[in-house]
Order: sequence, then structure tokens, then C-alpha cells
Amino acid sequence: MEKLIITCAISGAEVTKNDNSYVPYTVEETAIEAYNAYSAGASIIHLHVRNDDGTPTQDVNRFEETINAIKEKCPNVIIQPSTGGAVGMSNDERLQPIMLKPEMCTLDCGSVNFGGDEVFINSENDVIYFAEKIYKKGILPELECFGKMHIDQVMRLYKKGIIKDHLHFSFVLGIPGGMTGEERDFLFLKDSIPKSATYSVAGVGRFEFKLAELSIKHGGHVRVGLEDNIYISKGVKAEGNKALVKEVVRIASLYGREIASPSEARKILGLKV
Ligand code: KMH
Ligand code: ZN
Repeated sequence: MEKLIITCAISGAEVTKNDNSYVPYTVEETAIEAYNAYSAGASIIHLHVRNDDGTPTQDVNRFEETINAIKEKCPNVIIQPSTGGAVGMSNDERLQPIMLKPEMCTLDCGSVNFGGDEVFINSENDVIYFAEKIYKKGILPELECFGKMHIDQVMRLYKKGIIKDHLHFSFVLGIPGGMTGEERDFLFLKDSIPKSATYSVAGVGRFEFKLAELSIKHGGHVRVGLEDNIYISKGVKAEGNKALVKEVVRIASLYGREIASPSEARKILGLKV
């Protein structure tokens, strides 16, 4: 089987230090969490940035400063800025980090309820707008899909040439308002994408390790991190992103699945090595 790409979503936009004290806010804290995740086995850092008070921002200068700080500690790691940002941000606000021409970034492929009154809006025209800008800069998007209908959206745009090869999907499952992360959900999604595509699975909350294990078993890739889940086991808070990545490495070893370095991840994803 292909080596396992571990993506670590180190902070997200929603969790706070009240949820888990390791959630990074400052540039230095973010770089340390990225480095710790990388040292534990992550080859991709899914990156959101915060202001020092913890509020989410898509400010390009904050991204630049943070990316430089991460690169100083782990120059080879793949950095994947979020273009999702936080619920309610405008499209152009969300798209700011692509000005830095990272190797990868996220492309959210449809709308989804985010619990309570929150709706994460990505209309078809929004997805087209993001896709055109991302490909124009030569960036590989991670195609974030919160359910099967988002895969369908990707494939419609793929047929029109708006979304292009290589297709690398990220199934984000278990969001309240999105699709659950049961085994049947995972199997349905992974069987719905083209054979030539790659995929990673991010299970939110209690789904994190269960889905990681399924993906490891079936040859997919895995995303973990405090953005998705703050616990290492039921009721026990994770001691940072490192603990979450280490747990994936442990599960992978049970299946004899080797861990991809950043250079190996680049080869798998068709990025320049
Ligand atoms: N914070 C969510 C509203 C992404 O990174 O592209 C969006 C999100 C997806 O996290
Ligand atoms: Zn994110």
C-alpha cells in the first residue's frame, strides 16, 4: 500500500484554549504546534491563523509571518493554508493566503450547516470562483467534502475543466449538520471518487480515530488535529497535536502502513519534489 500521508489541522478557527490549552494563537505557538506535529509524523500542516487574542483571521501578513516561522523549524513540511477561514468571512477575505502561492490550500466544495445558526456557505459559483483563482496560481487544492453531494459538485466541475487533476479529496465527517462518520459513510464516499484520485479522511470529535483506522486499512490518508478533535481518548484532552498524530502513527503500525515524509507525500500528490 501507498505510504500514509498524515495531515495535521493544528488549530482551526473555532476551537479555543478553553477547549484545549494547546490550541495555538500566536505565531510562535502555531509554529511550535506545527513542528511538534511534523516531528510526530505529519507531512502536511493544514493551517488557520489567529490573532493573539485567539480570534480567527485570514490576514495575508499573519499567514506570511506564520508560514515563515513554521518553515524555519521544519523547512520541508507541506503547508496547506485554509481558504475556508471562519463562518461568515467573505470570499476575498478567505482567499488571501493564496497570494503567498503555497503548494496546497483547501477548496471547500459545497455548503454545510455548522450547528446552531451557523452555515458555512460555498455556493456553486463560490466554488468556481475559488477554483479558478487557486489553479491560476498553480496551487493544488485539497477538495474538502462534507458529504456525497460535494463529491458530485467536484465531478461536475471536473467535467467542465474547472477542477483539474490531480484530485485529492478530504472527507470531513462528523460535523453537526454535515454527514456522520460511520463506516458505511466512509465506504460510500471512498467508492464515489475516481480510482485515480487520492483521499484523506478527517473525523470530527469521536469519529477521529475510528475513521483514521478505516482509512489506513483501505489505503486512504488521514487528517487529525485539534481543529477536528481535542481528545486523545474519551474525556481525556490531548496534550497537543503531537499526541493526536502519534496515535495515528501507532494505529498505522498495527496495519504495517509506513508513514510518508513530506517529500514522499509530494510524490503521491503529484507536487513538485
Ligand atoms: N472553519 C470552517 C468554517 C477549511 O479549512 O477549508 C472552515 C474550514 C474549512 O475549516
Ligand atoms: Zn480548516
